Amino acid sequence: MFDKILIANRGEIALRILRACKELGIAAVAVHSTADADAMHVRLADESVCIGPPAGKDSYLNIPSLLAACEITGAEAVHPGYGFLSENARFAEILEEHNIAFIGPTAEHIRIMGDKIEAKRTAKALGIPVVPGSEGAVTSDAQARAVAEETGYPVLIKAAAGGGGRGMKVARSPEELPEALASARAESKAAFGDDALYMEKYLGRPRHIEVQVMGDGQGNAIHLGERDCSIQRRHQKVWEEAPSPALNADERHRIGEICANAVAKLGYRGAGTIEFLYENGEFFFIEMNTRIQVEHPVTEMITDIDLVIEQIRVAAGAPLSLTQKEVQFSGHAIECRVNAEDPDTFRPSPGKIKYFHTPGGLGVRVDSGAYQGYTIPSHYDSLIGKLIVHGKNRNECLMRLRRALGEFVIDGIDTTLPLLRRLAEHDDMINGTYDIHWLENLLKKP
Ligand code: MV4
Repeated sequence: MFDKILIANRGEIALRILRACKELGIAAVAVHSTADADAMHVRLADESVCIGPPAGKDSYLNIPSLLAACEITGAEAVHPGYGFLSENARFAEILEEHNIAFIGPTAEHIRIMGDKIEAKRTAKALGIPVVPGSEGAVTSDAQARAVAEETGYPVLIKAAAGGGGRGMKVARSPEELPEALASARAESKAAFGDDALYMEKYLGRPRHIEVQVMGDGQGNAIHLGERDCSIQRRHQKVWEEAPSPALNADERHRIGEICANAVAKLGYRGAGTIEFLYENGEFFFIEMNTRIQVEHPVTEMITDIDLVIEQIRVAAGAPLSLTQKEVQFSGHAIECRVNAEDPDTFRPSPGKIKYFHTPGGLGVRVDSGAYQGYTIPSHYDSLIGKLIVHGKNRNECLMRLRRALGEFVIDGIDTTLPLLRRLAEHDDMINGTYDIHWLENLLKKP
């Protein structure tokens, strides 16, 4: 096992990783920008190193600075968290060249999944159901026309280098195809420096359901059930829950087995998330994330498995600490993201937290690096923290969630707490009858 881990991230996930290190008796090094000197995880870490000015590219994305921090402190491994360098294959490779372990998959697996065309080809070959569409890249209008005729309209044009919804264009008829292709190509070239495109049948009202997997790189893999992440605005998730209100036990086990088998066959190491669109009882693979995700706690709450500890163990070469049979699913969990934003306009609202009171009680967890007197810097995302609630069934979970949201007080800045309270009381949320467009439709109404 490692003696010292460097946490190459900030905010609540840096604190989350620090907690795992402490439990394992591993020394933790915090790195921080000048804007994050007062962060909770920096105070609690065994050592800390300032790695640069506030801008991400000068600090949390600055590979030479991170290597220097490893060198200075003698860290043997780096946990990248989510965002920043977490899915940067080159970073994983460079660490390896310096004999520092990357707590995540191999550079090769990160690279495959980063190319959405390659990811889909790989998923399909591994027996995962994919959205009907082009086999690989679309390189001409004529080819696009032929694919669309096969799948039927509308179709969605996606960027191979994209993901997270950037650079997508819908074409509803053959007439719309050339323009959609040209603008998707231009946008993709500008945003990613890569204009490779692929095409899929456009699904109108799907849910976003993702399966948590974990492999040990030795051919063993398990799934930890799914999360329903359909409640989002502009590709930012707002509310995530497990299990999905849309699935029955049979569907859950079928898709879980498919994912675990695929990940075992790949020889994948670490935590991963296989993302699907789910519509009319069918799953369609869209992407795989090769990192720990923001919403991982909902899975932890229903399985009682510490995903970050498991990531660290397999990165150190240990086999998975449990088999699929030993994974027991229990009850229901919901995570709400509390952002420093205007709840109506979603404008970021950084600044000083004058009063901070977090909820507690049975089944309530708050993952946040914030505290009373803390100033949310303006340079990063607006996540203040996450409220995660567990109950023995969905109804008990919702009762606790409404109670916990009522206790939560954050003064001094605007937060999305009022929106979350509204959601927790809405009939469609109580009934679990929502899809990926539900929240944006709600917000359009007067
Ligand atoms: C789709 C789709 C409909 N049909 N693909 C958006 C993010 C990216 N990861 C995939 N996305 C979508 N892909 C097909 N074939 C609709 C979306 C989509 C979406 C997906 C998940 C969660 C929220 C979304 C919001 C808008 C569009």
